[in-house]
Amino acid sequence: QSDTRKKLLELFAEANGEFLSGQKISEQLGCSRAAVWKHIEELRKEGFELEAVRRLGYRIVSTPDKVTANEIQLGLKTETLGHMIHFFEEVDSTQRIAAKLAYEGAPEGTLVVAEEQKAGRGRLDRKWFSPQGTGIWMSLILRPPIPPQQAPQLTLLVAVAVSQAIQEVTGLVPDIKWPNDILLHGKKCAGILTELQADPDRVRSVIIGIGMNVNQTSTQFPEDIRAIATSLAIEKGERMKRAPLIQEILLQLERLYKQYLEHGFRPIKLLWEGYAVSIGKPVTARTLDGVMRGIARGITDDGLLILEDEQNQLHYIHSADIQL
Ligand code: BT5
Repeated sequence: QSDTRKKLLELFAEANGEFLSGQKISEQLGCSRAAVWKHIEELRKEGFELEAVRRLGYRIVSTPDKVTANEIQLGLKTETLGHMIHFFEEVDSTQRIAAKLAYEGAPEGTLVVAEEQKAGRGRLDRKWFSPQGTGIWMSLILRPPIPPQQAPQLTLLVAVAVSQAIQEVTGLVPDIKWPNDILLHGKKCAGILTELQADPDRVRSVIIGIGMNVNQTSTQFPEDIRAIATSLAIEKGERMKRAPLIQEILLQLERLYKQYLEHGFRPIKLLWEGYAVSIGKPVTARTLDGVMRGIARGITDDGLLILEDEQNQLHYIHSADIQL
């Protein structure tokens, strides 16, 4: 997308629904009135409703519920995250595309987002159901100056950011189930997948995949996950636009990420514990090595789960599925 388009959207965001004269727009963008008109037409094709009135100029009446770069950048308040957006109507997986872009040197904050994923992935190559137009399917590239063993901290950081964004937009308070499930009333509304490109001592990039069910009704979930999955609309009782949610996730994420780079994981850990459901409770952890039962005692400073078994032995778990 062009820089001019981005500036135009910033102008409309500042105008806050008021009219902007064609003259003013063309001055600010440094392009002709005819060029302004062409940009307006393209926004209309994308579903933006724009009113044009002689002598007053243009104003935005409504925005479509799409997750295009234009929609996300209209009113985006972050400093770097999401300033470069790759939008697709349909992809196999935004993770794959973001990984490729990261490998090719895409800057920190680059976002890949799609209306639909045909092969959305969870952990361990599980499937992530990502139907057209109803959820948020996106992958963000970060380049934190940390060693690879600290990367699990980022999954937890993102879980906090996503929870805060849900809370901010819907007023509902989600729970986090270690390591990456975001729950509303005990059902999963969002999942996070963190993948690394790293040298032995240093992370090159982290690809953060976020999947969030926003406007699905319960019958729109496939049979096998209907009992465990939910959407924000189901829990809130109303549909909502996805672009503002993405903006809020990016904003919360940027704030926490800055805090993390400056002060380390401690402050994030405290926030995470505030949302965590399983701490202090008996859980079953399914790891690749087998099943373990115990009491979840908390997380380590590296983001590992601490499990206390019946012999009061502590186990530190890198990766598992937790059943409450
Ligand atoms: C996750 O895996 O929760 C991580 C999901 C990450 C998805 C995003 S979307 C954008 C980016 N691109 C991708 O290809 N992936 C990322 P995990 O903890 O392994 O959970 C997977 C399990 O959740 C599945 O085995 C199902 O049981 C369940 N599941 C699948 N789709 C779901 C959905 N839409 N909502 C709730 N649960 C779902």
